[in-house]
Amino acid sequence: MITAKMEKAFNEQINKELYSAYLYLSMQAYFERLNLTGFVNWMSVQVQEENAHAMGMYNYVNERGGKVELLAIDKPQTDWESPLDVFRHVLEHEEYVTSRINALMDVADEEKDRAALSFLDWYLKEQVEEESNVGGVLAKLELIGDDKHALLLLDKDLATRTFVAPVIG
Ligand code: OFO
Repeated sequence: MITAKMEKAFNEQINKELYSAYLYLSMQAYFERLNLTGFVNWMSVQVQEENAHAMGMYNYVNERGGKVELLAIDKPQTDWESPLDVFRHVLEHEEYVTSRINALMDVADEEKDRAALSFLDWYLKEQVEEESNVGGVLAKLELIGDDKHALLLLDKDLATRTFVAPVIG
């Protein structure tokens, strides 16, 4: 059983996760235009992760007998100044998502929904990992500056990232 308030909060977060996938797909398209195939790969893994995050919550709401209600997804930004600009945006976005997961846990607290709290623990840990991964790429891009050769080396490195379907909850 899930309360109406909890159900609404989960549906809003499903929308945020799907927006994240949409935003990263837009970033992926930006890197396609730059022919940076490693960055394209990194973003495509990120898109798959966000879709998995949304589906984890979708499955949870269903499992608890709630109603999944899909909301409209905002149009994401389409252009950035540079790869560095993109990753600054990614980190800022992930910090925002972390704050939304915290807010969702606050609702679970208010509703005394311990099952939701325990389920959301996974997301909290995932956000720590996401922020750290993104921060790592961002730090490298800051070091790289205008060095095109170093940028291509990083591109090669990002080409090795693979998607592993997460076991959520
Ligand atoms: Fe779903 O973790 Fe990023 O946004």
